[in-house]
Amino acid sequence: MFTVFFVGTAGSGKTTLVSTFSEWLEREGYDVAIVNLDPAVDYLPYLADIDVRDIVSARKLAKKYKLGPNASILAAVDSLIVNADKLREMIFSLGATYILIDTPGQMEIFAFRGSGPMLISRLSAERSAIVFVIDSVYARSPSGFVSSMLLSLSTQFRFNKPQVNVLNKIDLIDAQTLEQILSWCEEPEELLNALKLESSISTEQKLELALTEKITEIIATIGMTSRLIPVSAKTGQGLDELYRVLHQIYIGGLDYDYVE
Ligand SMILES: Nc1nc2c(ncn2[C@@H]2O[C@H](COP(=O)(O)OP(=O)(O)OP(=O)(O)O)[C@@H](O)[C@H]2O)c(=O)[nH]1
Ligand SMILES: [Mg+2]
Repeated sequence: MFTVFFVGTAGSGKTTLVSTFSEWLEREGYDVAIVNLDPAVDYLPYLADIDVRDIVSARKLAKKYKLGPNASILAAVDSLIVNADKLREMIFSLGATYILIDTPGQMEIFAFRGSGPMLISRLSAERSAIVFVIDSVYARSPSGFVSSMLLSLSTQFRFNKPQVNVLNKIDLIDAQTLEQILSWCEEPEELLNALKLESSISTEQKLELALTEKITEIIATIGMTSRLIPVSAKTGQGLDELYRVLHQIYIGGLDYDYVE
């Protein structure tokens, strides 16, 4: 059994990717199940084998405690901790090889609060991975790209699990833009120049420059350990590559290495 958690910023395409990737896996003959961990979602494009909305409803919590939309999701995920053992039992009795787990878009849950990592750790099988979904429309600006990569890094720190960074929605950007985003990952100089141009940092702004240089170094280090996989949850482009990388984690455990 392999649990794969889809995490990422709001609207980056986690739910759509879970749906398309599960169809892809099924077509290839794999046994796959889906778990929805988003207590606030209205519409799901897939049929969830387990749906947390059957256990806790963000909407009901919002009404009962007069909470706003984000606070009610945070409260719902916090309250799922109480049901973590029950959920774990349900997931483990699904018996599928691939368990795809869709998570809510509120990154605070995973980047800052204790409940996200706690829940994911309780629900993980012996083999598990995080797919961090980045929106390529947002990542096409140098500062958007840097923010996405730093969030990915923050998730990696919090979970300490094999993590795959996925650049989703590539059907919405042209080939040249895609190439540029991918080059930012591998060549710190390119990213540094793009950032300098975007924020018009001059050589006199020493602190800003030093900070920007450090950030580009960090991103190049992330790029060295985990390549960004371009996909489209809409067209299915890149899903074979996503599978290949995930499968290596599955068979290789934590000592995965997919840098060619
Ligand atoms: N063109 C295009 N649109 C996409 C792709 N993936 C997702 N979308 C669209 O992006 C929007 C958000 O997609 P979701 O799958 O709901 O994103 P999410 O990350 O699950 O959103 P939250 O759970 O609300 O954080 C929807 O309108 C999707 O149809 C993609 O690869 N290409
Ligand atoms: Mg979603």
